[in-house]
Amino acid sequence: MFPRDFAWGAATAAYQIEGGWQADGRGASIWDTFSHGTGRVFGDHSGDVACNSYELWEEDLKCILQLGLTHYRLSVSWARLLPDGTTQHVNHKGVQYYNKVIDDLLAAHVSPVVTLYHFDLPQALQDQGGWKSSNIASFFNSYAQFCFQTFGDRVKLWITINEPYVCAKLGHEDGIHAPGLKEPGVAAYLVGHNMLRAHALAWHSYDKIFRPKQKGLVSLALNSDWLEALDPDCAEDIAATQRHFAFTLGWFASPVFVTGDYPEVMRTVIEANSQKYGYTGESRLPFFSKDEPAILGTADFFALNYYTSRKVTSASGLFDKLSMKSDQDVQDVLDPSWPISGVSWLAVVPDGLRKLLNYIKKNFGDPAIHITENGFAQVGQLQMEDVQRAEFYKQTISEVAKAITEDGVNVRGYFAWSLMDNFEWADGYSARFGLFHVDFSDEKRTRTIYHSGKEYAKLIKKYSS
Ligand code: GBH
Repeated sequence: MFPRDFAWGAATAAYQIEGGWQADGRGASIWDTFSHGTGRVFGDHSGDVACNSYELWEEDLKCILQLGLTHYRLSVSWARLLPDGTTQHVNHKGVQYYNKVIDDLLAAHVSPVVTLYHFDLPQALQDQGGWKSSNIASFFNSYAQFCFQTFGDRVKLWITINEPYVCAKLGHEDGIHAPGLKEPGVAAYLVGHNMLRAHALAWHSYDKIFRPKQKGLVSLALNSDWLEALDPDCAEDIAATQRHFAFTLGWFASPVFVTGDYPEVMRTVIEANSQKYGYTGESRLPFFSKDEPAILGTADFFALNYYTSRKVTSASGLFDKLSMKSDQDVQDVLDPSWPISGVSWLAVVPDGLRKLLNYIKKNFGDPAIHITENGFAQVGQLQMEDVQRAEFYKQTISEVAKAITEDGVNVRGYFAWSLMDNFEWADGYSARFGLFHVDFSDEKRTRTIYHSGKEYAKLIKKYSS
């Protein structure tokens, strides 16, 4: 049912688990700055200690082995490796830490999948304009080259940037993620653009300089909900759904997988709204320069983060000011039959994943796909016997199986989010996504497997033998 070499994984991200925010010469990141402010993160929590994986990596490894994972997706912290963001100063303790993680994984026959950027820009680069600045692409390229050079003899699957959509929109439009900017309708498009440029430069570097010897694969992880028209017979709802897809998944997947440029509807709508709201600056949706390496073709596989689904209807001009919302002009509706997992945004819709996989197959050139994140949150009262989450994983994985065997989608891997409870960004430690519980009130940050972790281990065993 699943190919023999299917990747069975779990994922984490540096800032969410490592802690050690000032240990051994790590530089500050925008999430240190953001979470140290007040009123931004639930309970004013921060990732200062988190799961303390910087000191407790061996505990993480035990969890990985207990699950029987074939792959482990982690991210490396840019500011831990390069404290001021540039290759002028390398923090050798940081290099040592990730070398140990990678070597231990390989010794245990677990393949590392490494993300270079998971929301945690070095503060020193934010001080120079961050992702809004055009220069960031070449800083990122140097950082990526440094990582390929240092770890690429052992790492064969790379993700450059995790969820450019989330960084751009939550970080620069809504201001609910670091760096906390609220510049509606303008900054997010610029940030998304610079992230794509940065990704493309890094991919080309890998392709030219490192791939011939290292023979790995590089992609970027794109998050998308499954979207369908509220009324499948209503032309307006259908158009709204297409627009919604264009402004979320298409924003990044079209340039990389299909055309080398943004979806046409983004350009038309954004230009029209600039006129309507009297925005006179340069086009809010930048153009790719012919003098830079091409964006098209810069992903060796499709990396998808899927969590939930939405029904879509037109907003019919409801959002009447310059913003991404007014550009998109859509409204999301939750189907009342969908249960909500802990966090309010996460409606549980396992078959939405199968539909989305088919959508990607059809619209983005039938790529090899890794599901690089998928998960279920728990809030409030701790539940170690988390039968709902176990059921969620079982159902979701059976939808992936159907996508492979019945629909012929080329799915190559599945990564549960997350290996263990961790710092859930603006939700702090209030939302628990782990297969392992982490006791944040205990200095030892004891990890304990949830019922769902045991069940995920059984599924892996069943499908990979
Ligand atoms: C992933 O994003 C992240 O990659 C990962 O780090 C994170 O821990 C995981 O999700 C769980 O959240 O608060 O109503 O504005 C998933 C995509 C898109 C889901 C933004 C949450 C925010 C909804 N995310 N969305 S809201």
